[in-house]
Parts: sequence; structure tokens; C-alpha cells
Amino acid sequence: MKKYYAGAAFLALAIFSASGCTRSGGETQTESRYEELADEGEGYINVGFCQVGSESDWRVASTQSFRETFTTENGYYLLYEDAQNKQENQLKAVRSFILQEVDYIILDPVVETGWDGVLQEAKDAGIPVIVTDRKVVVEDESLYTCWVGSDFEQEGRKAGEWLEDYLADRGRGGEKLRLVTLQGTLGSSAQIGRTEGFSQILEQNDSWEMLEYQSGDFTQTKAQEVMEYYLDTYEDIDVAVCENDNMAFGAIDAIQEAGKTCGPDGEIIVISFDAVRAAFEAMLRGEINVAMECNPDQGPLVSDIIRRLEAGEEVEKIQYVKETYFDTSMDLESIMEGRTY
Ligand code: GZL
Repeated sequence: MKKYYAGAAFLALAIFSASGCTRSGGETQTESRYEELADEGEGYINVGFCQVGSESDWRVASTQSFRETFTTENGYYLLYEDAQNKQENQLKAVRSFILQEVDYIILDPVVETGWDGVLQEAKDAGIPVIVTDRKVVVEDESLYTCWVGSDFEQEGRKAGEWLEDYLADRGRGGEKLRLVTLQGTLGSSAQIGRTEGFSQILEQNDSWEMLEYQSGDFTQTKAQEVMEYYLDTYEDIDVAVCENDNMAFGAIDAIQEAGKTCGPDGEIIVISFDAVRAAFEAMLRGEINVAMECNPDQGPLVSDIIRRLEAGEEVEKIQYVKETYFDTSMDLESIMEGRTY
């Protein structure tokens, strides 16, 4: 437990004021608020959580998981920063956590590179960094304690394998297929892994043609624009690979506005990733064919890691969350009853 200094808090405030970083509610903290933090944080494990943003349903579920886990009832004082999908905001937030001398930093990095400097600063300050969800690529792996998240490449491969089976079950194996991909935020682990994983199966199917890759940045709005371009540019698209649910929703809007159909009974097969509740609802409406699960409930896993570190235990460097997929052949309503997101 590190002592909290008002002076450091004031400097942290100066950083936040200049950066536009906001607390979760969007308000900017006053100096007195940081002094309050000093008292509020005493006696708890102080954890600084630097979240990517709030760009998708998955991200909202991820934030909820951490907020519900890192509570004072559970022995934590959580400092939460929403970086609004900007790496510069994440760098400032991590530096603020260092200045406030938190006990642990949790980082969900918007993209994989550009972290060596700030992670060295955290290491020099003696603050362990736990990376969650997306990965960092750094020269020195000792700059972070461990990573917890999804095997994105496996998600991509499983999506390709699902498509092979889906087509074979309908007597369409070996059929000429025209695909488009709506990629996530370029350079993010989820985008890199899903694109790579699916491409491995694409390469095994000579009759499949990937017409184009474009990023929808994991947002519904951008994805609708990208899908509108695809529909204007290419005849007879058979499959839309959407690297998250919100982009699938945008693609569906564009498909329907173009007077086309999608889903199990439609012209265009829609493959999605995340499998949030709204994706289940879209599958039940017959708009999405399959949603590859990406588990956002990583708060409890990270808390367990911190407890083990507090007890002086070693922790595994890489820890994957368990995931599956859901498609319209399944009893989706029953499955939804048992899910928290
Ligand atoms: C995946 C996560 C991605 C989700 C998107 O672990 O990083 O970011 O797939 C989210 O919904 O925007």
C-alpha cells in the first residue's frame, strides 16, 4: 500500500486537465477531489484501471466487470480512466497513476505498440502492470507482470472453421465464395488476431475470395459506411466477416438499406465476434449467423491475480479466458438466460 501525496495528486490533476482525460462521468477532477482520493484510498489496494474507451457493447461489459470487481467492499480503491480510444490519453492516465503511487496498474492497450517508455516508468516506480484484453508488444517482457485475455487468432480460425462446416452442411462446400471483412481498430490485438486467424482458413479454401479488408474501428457507425462502400463496389457478396458485434450491426443496417438480406435465410452470411446480448438478439431476428464469443468478464481474473501477487505468489505470464461460439442452430434463448452480458 503506497502512501498517497497531495502534491503528486496536484501534478496528476495538471496532467489530466491538459489532456482532456476524464473520470468515468466525464467531469474533470478538482484539486480537492484528489485530496479526497488520498483519504478514500487509504486502507485499500489502490488500483488504476486504464480502459480503452466505450466504443462497443463489449467494452461496456468489460468496464462493468472491472467496476463490479474492484470495489471497496472487495478491498480495493479503483481509479478508472476512459481513454476515449486514444493512446495518448492512455499514456497520460498511466503516468497519472504512477504519480498517485497506486499499488497496481491495469492497462487495456488500445493498440499493441508504443508502451515501452511508460511501462519502464511504472517499473521504475515499483508499480506492477497487469495487461488485460488487448496485448502490448515491448522489447522487455518484464515491463508488465502478466496478460489476461482472449486468443484472438483462435477466434479467427474458429470463425473460418465454422464457415467451412456451415457451407458443407448446406451442400455448398467448395462453392465460389466472395467475402468482405470489416476489421476492428487497426493495430489492436483483437483486429490482428482475428484477421490472421480467419486468413489461415481462407488460405485453405481456394474457392473463397476475400474481396477487401477495411477497418470499421469496432464501431457501428463506421462499419455501416464501410459496408455501404462494399455493397456499392462489389456484386454478389456472400459473406461479411465483422470483427465485432457493433460492426455487424452497422453492416446489417447497410445491407438492409440496400434492399438485400442477411443471416441464415438471407443472401449474405454475417459472421460476428464478441457475442454480447445484442448479438444474440440479432441472431434471434435472423440477421447474424454466428457470434464468436469474446469474454469481457475479466475483472475477477485480474483480481485473483492481484490477490496472488499480494500473497507473494508467482503468476503465469499469459492467461487465456475460456470462450466458445453461438449460432442460430442453438437454443439461444436458453443460453442467454445464463449469461451476464
Ligand atoms: C476484444 C476487444 C475488442 C472487442 C470490441 O477483446 O478488445 O474491443 O472485440 C472492442 O468490441 O471494441
